[in-house]
Amino acid sequence: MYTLFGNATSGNCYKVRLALAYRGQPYRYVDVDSLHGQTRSPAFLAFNPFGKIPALAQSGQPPMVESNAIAWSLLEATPLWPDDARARQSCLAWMFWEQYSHEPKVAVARSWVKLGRDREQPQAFATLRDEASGALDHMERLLSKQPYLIGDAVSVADLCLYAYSHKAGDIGLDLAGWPGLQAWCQRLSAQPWWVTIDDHPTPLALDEALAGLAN
Ligand SMILES: N[C@@H](CCC(=O)N[C@@H](CS)C(=O)NCC(=O)O)C(=O)O
Repeated sequence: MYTLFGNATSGNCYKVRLALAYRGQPYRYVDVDSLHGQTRSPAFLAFNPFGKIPALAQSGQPPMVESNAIAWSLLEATPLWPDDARARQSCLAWMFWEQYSHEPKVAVARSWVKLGRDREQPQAFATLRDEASGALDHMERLLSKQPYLIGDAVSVADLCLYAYSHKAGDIGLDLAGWPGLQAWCQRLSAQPWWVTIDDHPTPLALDEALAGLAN
């Protein structure tokens, strides 16, 4: 059985929970406090030298890391990974774009709010939020014309881009200003297999989970 090291506020971890939910796959869950350094503890680094969550582990193997790579790995044999080569390229393009041009703006601004840095550095926060807003504009240009990122069908790219987009309100960006994107969020969250960002199994303690994997 998989063990997911994550937490309930991280959109990157949410992508993996969505992929597991799509597959109907039960998993163990460990809540790791990434905002306050638990990912940098010696025990965690020995388990995952990348020092980040999400990490998806199976006994006897190195953990899978990088949210979009994990989502792809869980979903590549499902209808969420398109048959058509050009559609697959588009999926990957959106997933790479998310990591370079969306997550570093939307997710980072959100973590600033959670840590109170938006109040400490209002000017820098305003710049970050403008950039986040620009990332949503880019999505809106497409989603005002078509139901999903790759056309008419849900794909792994939608799941990866939804994770932080739907939380733009946390950084003061009301999705009502991006109606195509807002409708896309509603379409996705109406999927029968969908789970919310707060939805996870009862967490195991970190030490206990790491010891369990080592055995
Ligand atoms: N590119 C990575 C980013 C992962 C990431 O930044 N995770 C954050 C939580 S959302 C984390 O673990 N931060 C703690 C740290 O860097 O020590 C992914 O998509 O999985």
